[in-house]
Amino acid sequence: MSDVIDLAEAPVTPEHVAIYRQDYRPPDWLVPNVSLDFELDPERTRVRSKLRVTRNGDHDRPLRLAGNGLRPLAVKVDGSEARWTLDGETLVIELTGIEATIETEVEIAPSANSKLMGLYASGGLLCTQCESEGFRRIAFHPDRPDVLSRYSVRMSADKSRFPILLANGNLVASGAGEGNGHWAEWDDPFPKPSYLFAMVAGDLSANRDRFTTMSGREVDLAIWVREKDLPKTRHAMESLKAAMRWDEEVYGREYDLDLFNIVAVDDFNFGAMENKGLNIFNSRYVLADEDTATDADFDNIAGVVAHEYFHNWSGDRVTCRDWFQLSLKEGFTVFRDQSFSGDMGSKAVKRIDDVRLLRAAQFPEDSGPLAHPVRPESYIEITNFYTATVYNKGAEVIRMMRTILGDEAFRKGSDLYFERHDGQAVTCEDFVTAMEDASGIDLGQFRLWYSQAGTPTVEARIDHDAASGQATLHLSQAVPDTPGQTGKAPMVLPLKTALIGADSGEALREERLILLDREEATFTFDGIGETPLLSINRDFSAPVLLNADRRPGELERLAEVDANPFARYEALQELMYRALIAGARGEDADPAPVIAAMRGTLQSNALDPAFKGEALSMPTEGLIGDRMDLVDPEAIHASRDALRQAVGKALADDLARAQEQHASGDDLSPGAKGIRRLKSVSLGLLAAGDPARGAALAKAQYDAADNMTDRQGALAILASLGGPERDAAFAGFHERYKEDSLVLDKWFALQAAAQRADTIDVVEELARHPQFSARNPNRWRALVSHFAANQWAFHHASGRGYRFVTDMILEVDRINPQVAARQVPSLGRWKRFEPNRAALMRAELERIAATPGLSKDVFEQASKSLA
Ligand code: 0A1
Ligand code: ZN
Repeated sequence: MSDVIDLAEAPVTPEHVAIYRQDYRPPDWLVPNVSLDFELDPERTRVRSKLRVTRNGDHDRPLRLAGNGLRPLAVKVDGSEARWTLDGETLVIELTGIEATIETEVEIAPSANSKLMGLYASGGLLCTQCESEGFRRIAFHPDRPDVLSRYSVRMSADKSRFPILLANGNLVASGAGEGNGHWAEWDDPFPKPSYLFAMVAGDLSANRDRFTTMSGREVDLAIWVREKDLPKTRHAMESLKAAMRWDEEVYGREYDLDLFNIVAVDDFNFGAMENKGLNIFNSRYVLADEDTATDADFDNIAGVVAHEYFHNWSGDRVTCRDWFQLSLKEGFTVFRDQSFSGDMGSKAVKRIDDVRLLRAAQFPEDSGPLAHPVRPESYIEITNFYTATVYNKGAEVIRMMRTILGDEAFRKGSDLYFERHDGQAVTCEDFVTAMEDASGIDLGQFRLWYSQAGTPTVEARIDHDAASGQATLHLSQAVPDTPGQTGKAPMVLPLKTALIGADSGEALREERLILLDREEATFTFDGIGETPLLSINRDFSAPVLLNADRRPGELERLAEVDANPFARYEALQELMYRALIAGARGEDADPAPVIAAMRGTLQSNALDPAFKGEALSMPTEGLIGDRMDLVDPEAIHASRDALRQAVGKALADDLARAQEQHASGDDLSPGAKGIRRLKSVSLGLLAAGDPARGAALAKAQYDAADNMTDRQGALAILASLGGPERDAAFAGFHERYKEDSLVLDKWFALQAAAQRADTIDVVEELARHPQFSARNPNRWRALVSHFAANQWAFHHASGRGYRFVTDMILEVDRINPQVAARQVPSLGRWKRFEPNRAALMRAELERIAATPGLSKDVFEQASKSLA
């Protein structure tokens, strides 16, 4: 290994400089063609790259090729040895003409690449991850998304270890090489940025299928996994075909290559990657059967498979000009995958899930030290900006445009966008302009959603004059200050609103779309004879925090009669929040209204079990904390426990009936999933009311389970209870699944999520378990991220939880900075906690920031969190 650079040791730019959106300049040199030749070997892979470069415009600047952990072994210009210099890690070559052919040669060590960026080894495979800036760890290249090239790739490798050789595009030739060797040549006809380059070599088997596109073209589909995992690929394949059909029907988008490959790998930093024609997936978003995967896992697989597939248009055919435009592809693609999943199952339940995620992940980000606009203004490390804001708030921004434009004009806008920008690298501004041009609607002020960070708050109050039959809705909005942004302008908030008769329970008016675009406005409704109930921000039409003045009994009534399922869910959740927050403040919290509303929901014949399961799930402790000025984790935990106990006792019979229902494990219909969801939610409440009965029922559910949803549901409840049932179930689960790494992740995660006073002891112990590893991102997150999301346990008054997570962050930072950096925000919201905890959290952040040799990923997150 002497002359191979260990990528893990590659130098990091010491000054950690920030890059600004306003500094964007078009590339000095374009690269119409790239040809790559790989001699693959885990310890030493030889990479020869040939770039055709052309001068972009009239200038005399040199060609600058980014590298990371690379040493140039040879550099040629037009076939001759060339003069070059290194500026840091950038290869600088002076060129005289308007075009040239640049050849470079490097050697890399995939097996030493623990960052999982560039070419790396995972479970005997060699695979790549290039977004955002991983290509520069493979070859010298401009490595920016606005440089699009046609790629041809030659791979050669030992045939016994790497019988399958895959890259983007179409296979054009293959053959036997010297000795045990073999080779393959791939060609991708679509120009693409380097971040979409991909390659995989290994011993893989394919689940193959075919898809006929709307114009009648045949596409070969393959999902590549280890042979033993083939039976677990059925759902991913069905999801892929459904996504391909859906994109044709809903967006008019057809697949464009003859081949579509998906590969599952066990070591992966994120969920999956949309490389052109060769998607690479974290195996947790491919592999599933009912014995090992929950309904939520199945749904996530469908959503991620669709997401990556949809990127073929929203990301690959039309890509981003620079990384500040990340939401151009991610916000739009998340919106597309959310719509797809809603169409495949229950729209209402999908919306509830998406909003819960937004509130749990994006709202805290937007009100904390790392708040940034959907289109950020600056970054130190771009991979820190693959955030809930860019992805999920970005999706909300697209959803609002559709709400404002209407379905038809929105579709015209997306057609225009794809047609106008096919083959280009463009900006969020280009997307909005296409929507404006297609619809004739001015989105000038709406653009603030891209530039202003922070979650707007809306105050709402309705006055009713029975005599005149007039109702007046008073609305006001405010956008909070965020780091670097103060004094913000009012935004355009599309609020779907209905008035419902308090007595009749009937809609008094058709739903109306109110556009609140000033700080304050009033809206009048005539002919309102009855006292109106205010049903506002239906379907969560705007991603805001709403404070509505509520008359006594209003939320209870809305929870009973609102015809909009999302609004009905919201009313019940709001009732819960009120009781939970009052309890956490030590005020008198009467559980009766919550119990009555929950009883009504459980007993309703009009509601399906899936909806009931969602509606009866109490807000997490974290979500309750987000609604309070100062978070006291003990008080919140006690308040939530008390309400769950009261509900569990009062509704024991109804809950037991719901818990008794069974849906066969091989039935993956929305109805069956709903029954299972309600079953475990009911079990949890029952156990809160009567722990001994809960433990017995949970054990019985666990033992009888014919699917992972029921099994995990029972185990999650046992995890928080004490007693022999718990220990026996965890031991049995481990014994049964210890060879299945995805299920073993659940074993770690469930223990880390347990609501128990000794969870911190348990996780410290688990970190020493022989099957724990900081090298596998899924395993590390199963323990650390689940623990840090467990508010009561993580915020242990002693500070041990903070110390544990900090130790884990520092350990994994030396191995894989991206994984480490994504965990820092859990310490970052220290200002919101009571003073003792705030001081302890801050001290751990300071310990991180003071650590020598910190990655720039973690440096950025920690230093911004301390500011
Ligand atoms: N574009 C992918 C997400 C992704 C981003 C970065 C990665 O490695 C650092 C991997 C995947 C998506 O949105 O699915
Ligand atoms: Zn994406």
